[in-house]
Amino acid sequence: MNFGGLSERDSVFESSQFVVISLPYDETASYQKGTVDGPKAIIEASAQVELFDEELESETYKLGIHTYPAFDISGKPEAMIEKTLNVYRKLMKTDKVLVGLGGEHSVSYGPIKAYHEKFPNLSVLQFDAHADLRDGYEGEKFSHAAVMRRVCELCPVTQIGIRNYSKEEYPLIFGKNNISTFLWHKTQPLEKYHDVILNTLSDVVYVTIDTDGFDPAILPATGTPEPGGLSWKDATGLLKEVALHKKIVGFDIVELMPLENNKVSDFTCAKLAYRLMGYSALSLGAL
Ligand SMILES: [Mn+2]
Repeated sequence: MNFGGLSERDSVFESSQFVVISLPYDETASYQKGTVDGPKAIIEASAQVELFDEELESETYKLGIHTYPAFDISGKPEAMIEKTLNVYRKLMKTDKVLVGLGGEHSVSYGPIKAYHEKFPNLSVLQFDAHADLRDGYEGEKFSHAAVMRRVCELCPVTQIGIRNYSKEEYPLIFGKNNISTFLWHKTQPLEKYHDVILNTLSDVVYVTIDTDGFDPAILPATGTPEPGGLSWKDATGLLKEVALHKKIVGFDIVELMPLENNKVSDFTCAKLAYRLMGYSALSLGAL
């Protein structure tokens, strides 16, 4: 099964602008397990996404979307990161846009490291309920709860939707250590903050979307849900502004924990992945 249920012609590697990479991993999850099944659920739901994007009025899939063959990343975080990094480094010798599907949030580190190697002026835009700035969690330096701490050691990070952070993380927030944090309760309505958010980003942006950044009312299938958070309009409104002013060179969507009897979250992630491919293409002048 490939992303979008596309024909061979629209999904062959050589001519595809986008490569969808499954990152099924949940070894350090702290509350509930199940994000390992996220990538498969998003790809399954993507077959239901209308290929004509109603907002962009485009058929993004005609740029080509290749689904990369599955590879095993289970095991210790360091080994998972090494494996992911190698795949990304190899694929980044092309000019394709890589789309990672998680998996818990720790899977984002390898992709961001590879992107930063290629684009030294990279900045990262993160949607998340959690700051993920702990210096390790339960003894694990590369835990899902510490991933953005590791990322901000590489490049600047801008955090949106944050409404859960520890006392230890608090001094790191508010403009220090490469981090611009927009606390959810202090950034309402979000569109009022678009300009100041854009000003924290460099010209080359990697987007990492933790599904719990969304309001769990619209995206309940996530491992560590938190009340409040982004609406669909908040998310797409900001991402479109980013696309109009910056280059979106890669992105990932992580922490989907599929539910058996409720597919709304799977579909939302699939549609968001497709919309973000469109925004990326728009930002790179390909649409
Ligand atoms: Mn989170």
